[in-house]
Amino acid sequence: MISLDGFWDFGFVGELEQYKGASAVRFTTTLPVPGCFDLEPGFKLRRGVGVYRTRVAIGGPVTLRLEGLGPKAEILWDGQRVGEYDLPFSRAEYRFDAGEEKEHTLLIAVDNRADDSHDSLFPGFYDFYRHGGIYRSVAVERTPTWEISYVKVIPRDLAAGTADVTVELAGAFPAEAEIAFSFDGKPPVSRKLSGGKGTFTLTVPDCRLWSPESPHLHRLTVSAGEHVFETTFGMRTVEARAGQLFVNGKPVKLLGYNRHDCHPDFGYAVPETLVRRDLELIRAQGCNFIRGCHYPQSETVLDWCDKLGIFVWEESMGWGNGEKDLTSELFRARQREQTRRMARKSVNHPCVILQGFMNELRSDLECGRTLVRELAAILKEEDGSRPVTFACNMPFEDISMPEVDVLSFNIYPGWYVNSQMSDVQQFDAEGLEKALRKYETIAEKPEYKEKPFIISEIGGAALPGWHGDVRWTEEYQADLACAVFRHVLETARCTGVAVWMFCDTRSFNDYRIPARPRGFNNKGLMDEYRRPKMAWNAVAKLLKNR
Ligand code: ADA
Repeated sequence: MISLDGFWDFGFVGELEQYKGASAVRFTTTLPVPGCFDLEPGFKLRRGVGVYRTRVAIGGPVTLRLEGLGPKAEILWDGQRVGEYDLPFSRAEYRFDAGEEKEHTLLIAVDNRADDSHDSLFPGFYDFYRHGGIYRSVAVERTPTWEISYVKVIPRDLAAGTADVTVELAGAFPAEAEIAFSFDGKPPVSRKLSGGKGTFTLTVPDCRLWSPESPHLHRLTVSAGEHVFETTFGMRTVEARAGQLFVNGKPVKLLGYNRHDCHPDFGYAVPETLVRRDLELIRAQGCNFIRGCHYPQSETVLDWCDKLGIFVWEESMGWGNGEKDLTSELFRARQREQTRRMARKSVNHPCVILQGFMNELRSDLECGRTLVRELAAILKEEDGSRPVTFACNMPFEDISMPEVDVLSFNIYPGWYVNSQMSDVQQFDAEGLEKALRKYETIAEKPEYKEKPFIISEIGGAALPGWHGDVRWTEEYQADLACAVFRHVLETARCTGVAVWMFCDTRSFNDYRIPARPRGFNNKGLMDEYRRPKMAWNAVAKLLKNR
């Protein structure tokens, strides 16, 4: 792979038509890739088409790999359209003939204008900013006649140290290929693979478990002829049963936050050093869990969670989708595709212990339930080793939870007023307990007894420097967050919590403005520059003294 990360030429145009001939675009500056153009001086929060251009010396059949961008784009090679991109935050590959061996021009035209159709995966009403940019890495390589295109490692028996390794070949592969597997650089073992796809049960030499306390990673090198595929993986199991979540056979309590992979200066292209810092902060506070809301996570996030021993709930992209989205054939097809891609991309990350989709969909509707069933089936088909869930904000009306392994509720007692719940508005510990117990009666239903139960969102906003004991103050948020963590620690039925949220993140400065001062979702326990509010320190103290 040739990395194309770096500074690209950049031109901003309002209309898609203008870039069709590269000559129509005025490239006025250079911008970083990965990066979000609408956070750069001159283009800040502007809407339109941002055209990125670079030159690549290559020829013949090539594969261009985008790790993730958004919200959508067209890709041109020497002025010819080679593909479009419409699954934000998803990995995408484009195979095409690059032409003769020489320097070529690659254009990626990113369109961040509103697409509020019911087919869109990133419409304007979502509560996180629709930044335009190339969020993640770009690379290109010569496409070989055949290659190892996919390797999946699923731990089978921890005591015996065995794993099921699936290998897929792509291209004009031989009917039978000799595949060599080497763990951690040790002498390889060979197996014969017929028909380009197969699964082998292999023994991992000197097998060590992956756990938050000891996040040990093994490395697997798979070779066939001159083709090599490398991956790391962790030996650990996850099971949802008896109302609990078991990792390596032991019940776990998930304590942590919802984290948007976002930063006010970099958007969704958060530099690795800052990603790592966030995760270190979370771990140092005494937490062990993030919910990667609300889109497939970057390899950077997952690699660091693997290394630091942080559990991850990863989910494909969705947010409060209603009936019109849920009945759009294109929307559903996109949901299926992005969910499959996420499962395949992340399969070898031991940190991912839960997989989900469709945050707060209308799970009370039959069309919602069918989509939940379809997406759960895709996750199971790609990777039967992880429990599946979705965050439900209508647990009392829901009909879709029977389709998943883990019950997850987004609930805001002490913050939002919910007509069904008649929640307390001004939180007091007793009111919160009462509200939480009411939700927990759902988890007590006989049909849900086996399923672990997680509070996937809960919290309240605070404006830094705003003091007192009412909503929006740091004290109020701190009391609420501490009461939530205390409740989760004391309640055996509750498998965990992802508090909403790790840090403040940019939302839209639109109709939400009364509830989103500054155009930010202010429910972070840190502000957007990761400066702790009182709640952060209070929770740190609570977790330290438990
Ligand atoms: C929802 C949603 C979050 C966020 C939150 C809030 O539960 O899932 O993305 O918008 O509400 O702050 O209101």
